[in-house]
Amino acid sequence: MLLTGFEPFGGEVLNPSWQAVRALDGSVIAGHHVTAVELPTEFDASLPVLWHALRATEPRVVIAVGLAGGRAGISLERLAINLIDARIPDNAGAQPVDVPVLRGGAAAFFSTLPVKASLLALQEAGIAAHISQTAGTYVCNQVFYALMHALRRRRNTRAGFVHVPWLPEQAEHHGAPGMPLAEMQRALGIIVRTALTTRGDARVAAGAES
Ligand code: PCA
Repeated sequence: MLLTGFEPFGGEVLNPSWQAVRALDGSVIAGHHVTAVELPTEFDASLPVLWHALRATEPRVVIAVGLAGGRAGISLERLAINLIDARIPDNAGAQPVDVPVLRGGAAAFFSTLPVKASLLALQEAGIAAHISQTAGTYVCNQVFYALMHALRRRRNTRAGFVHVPWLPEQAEHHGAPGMPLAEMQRALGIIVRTALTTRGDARVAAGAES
């Protein structure tokens, strides 16, 4: 299975998404080998790296992971939208505003990960998590949308996106909630295992936040 994280962006020196994903590289979860790849936080350069990783690994499950600073726990993203509206320039200096990810593409794609079963498993493990209905309109949403579009006919490949919050030391500067790296790693391990071992999804109401 394939996990991706992102390079630091927006003036931060590290991105916990890559730190957490990197720690799982080479591990075996539920009989599946985990490959972790770091994507540039750039609208243009992120996708070729993703396509290369998909071709090289032919994964059954793909989980892209990014940082959503300010959120209080793990966000299981449900929806990728066909919109880019960059709040800040990416690492190459590009700041596209109100353009589609894919001209003429569907308005949105749903995650095909078992987000509810993952939520239950994370809650059982005592890890703060929620279902999120928006992955934003920046590089993360672009990667999520492009991934779901690319896999739209590959019914045997499950894919989706997970946002992690700031690390405690990053969050402190902003007076916002943080999560220790070890807890993020544990959370991702649980999400990967759930995706590899759950058929369909759990059917529970999740009182979702946006
Ligand atoms: N978070 C940004 C892009 C890279 C990352 O880790 C986002 O949420 O779009």
